[in-house]
Amino acid sequence: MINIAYSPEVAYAKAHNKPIVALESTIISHGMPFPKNMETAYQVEAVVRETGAYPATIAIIDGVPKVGLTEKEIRILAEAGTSVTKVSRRDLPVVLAEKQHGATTVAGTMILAEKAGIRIFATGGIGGVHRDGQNTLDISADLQELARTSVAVISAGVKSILDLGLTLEYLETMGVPVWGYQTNELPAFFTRDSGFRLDYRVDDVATLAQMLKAKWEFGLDGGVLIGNPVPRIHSMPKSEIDQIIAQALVEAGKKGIKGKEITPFLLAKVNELTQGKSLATNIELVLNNARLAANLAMKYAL
Ligand code: PSU
Ligand code: MN
Repeated sequence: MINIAYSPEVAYAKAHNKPIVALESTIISHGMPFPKNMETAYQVEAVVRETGAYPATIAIIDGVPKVGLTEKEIRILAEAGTSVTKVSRRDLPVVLAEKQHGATTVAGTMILAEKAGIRIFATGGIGGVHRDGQNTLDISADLQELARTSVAVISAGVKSILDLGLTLEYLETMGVPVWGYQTNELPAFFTRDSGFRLDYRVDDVATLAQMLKAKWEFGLDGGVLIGNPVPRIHSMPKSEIDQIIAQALVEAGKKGIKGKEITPFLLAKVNELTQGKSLATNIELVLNNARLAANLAMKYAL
């Protein structure tokens, strides 16, 4: 029998019905370089606490599914970097059975969050339909997970390493609500605007909470994607980032990078090409998402 292990903080929050925010760990191992990845993971947890909720960073440690990590466990994943297995739905059985460490993606984190009874999850960006996905069928398992698992994911939208239009079409087909928080457009991660209009805009957290309750209380299972644009002062110029992403995609193509390696490769390449400027933006948008998620978790708990 495989049981979830809770950190003392999360166990306390669960026992006292306190608002909890799930946080992913692939962003630590595969999304940012050491030591910024570790510092950011600690900072994100601090922001959730300051806002009044309880952080639950999720990962697999020695085959144990953990909801809430210790500082030491966060360090293990941060130092190990891409040598840790990146765990989406299909990877879970191997990592659990072989008692490995695993860093959970958006999909992997949603699975454990739902099992732990946590409804609100903050991340940076989700996976989606890759460019040319209509030919390669490279569609992140995050999208299928959003269709089936009842967790609200707060992200800064979808990076233009992906095809934003196809990603929105896919989500619509799978019945996944996509809500813009104080925006009319799907945010494009490093920049606020993508040119892709959303059907639903929500301007306050109380309404977000009511809409989530309406969905789940009516038995409409599955996730929700909430797009929270990066704060203006940290946003990058669209033309600059578009150019760099184009360059990163060319390099990935030349090197023949495929499968689960492609997203981490592109993230690292973009960071390298912007000399860390994109990383600074990335950190700020994650903190911004953690703040919104904590506020939403508190409203949702009322
Ligand atoms: N996008 C980011 N940072 C990330 C990821 C995506 O800006 O760290 C990670 C997330 O964990 C996401 C995963 O769930 O990559 C998607 O990978 P794939 O495309 O292989 O499904
Ligand atoms: Mn993929």
